[in-house]
Amino acid sequence: MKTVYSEKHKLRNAKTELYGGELVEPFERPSRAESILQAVQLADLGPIEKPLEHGLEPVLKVHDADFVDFLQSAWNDWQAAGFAGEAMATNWPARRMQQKPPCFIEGRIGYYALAAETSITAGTWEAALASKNVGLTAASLVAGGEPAAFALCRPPGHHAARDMFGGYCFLNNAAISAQYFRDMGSDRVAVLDIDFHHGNGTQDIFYARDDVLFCSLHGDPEEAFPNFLGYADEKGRGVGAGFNVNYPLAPGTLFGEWRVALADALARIHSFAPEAVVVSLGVDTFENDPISFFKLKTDDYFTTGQLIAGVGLPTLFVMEGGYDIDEVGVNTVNVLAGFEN
Ligand code: OKP
Ligand code: ZN
Repeated sequence: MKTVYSEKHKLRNAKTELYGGELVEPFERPSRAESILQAVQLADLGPIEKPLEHGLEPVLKVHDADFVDFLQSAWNDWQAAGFAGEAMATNWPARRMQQKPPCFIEGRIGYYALAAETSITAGTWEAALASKNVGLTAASLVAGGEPAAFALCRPPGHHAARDMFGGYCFLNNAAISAQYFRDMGSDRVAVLDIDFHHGNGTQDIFYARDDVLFCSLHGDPEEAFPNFLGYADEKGRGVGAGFNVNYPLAPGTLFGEWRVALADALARIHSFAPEAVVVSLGVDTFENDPISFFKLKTDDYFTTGQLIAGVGLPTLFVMEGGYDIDEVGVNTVNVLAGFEN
């Protein structure tokens, strides 16, 4: 299958992530994408293409305009305020407070942030724009008749909600691409999120809709980020009731248990009969991932790809997480190679 990749991901190169009470080098770093690109080349997966510009219109179908404006100007506003470090949220519209964006950037960033670990820096917005173009370009290949395509997105997207960034995500590449399939004529689209973390942003965007089925396998939010969404009782709202399916799984989950949840999700996707599947592909389910707690092994990713291929639907793979820099490439490409096998 074809891979879509942009060098512009390198513009997202934050120096700081708030982790364990310290500012550390971010886990979500440029070398992740380079490792994946190298593995794609080494495995001879197929041609690597540059993204085409798709503009903001498809973004504004899933994100609020004021949020997009915020992301676009956040770094400039932060610098204009005279702060020395990278832009990060320190306060939020918490319980019983007004849910209203203030004027000053220090408060605005808290209004639009769902977490504090993700700092905004020079180049972040440009990289986020390139990342959604990667997703949309790969989606257009699948909409045009290719059986599958790989969007090597960076930064990732599945935590980004209509009006919130965080969890290393700014624009929701998978949701933007799923909506794009709808607008290109697909009546139903399924999103299968196999990243270790719950895709709270994607769930939020499609929660009240019956045209996009969202299924997510992830670390139990009792134990894992994003902690406040991803429980099994979140099933959708209004006409969307029944079209959101969460599989929270315990610390130490092995492939044997994980694939039972995957099989259930794939069976639901099969009976939904979508015209396209978007896979939020994270490989932070890996046993050696530094921030996660599942125990998948490198060979399990190949099997995962085979199982996903079993539903026989046009499939767009959108890169999300995976933080073991040495193995992230091989594990990702194993899913894609397994799919084509
Ligand atoms: C982004 B993606 C770990 C804290 C987690 C944020 C994780 C974001 C993951 N103790 N901080 O879903 O891979
Ligand atoms: Zn993740």
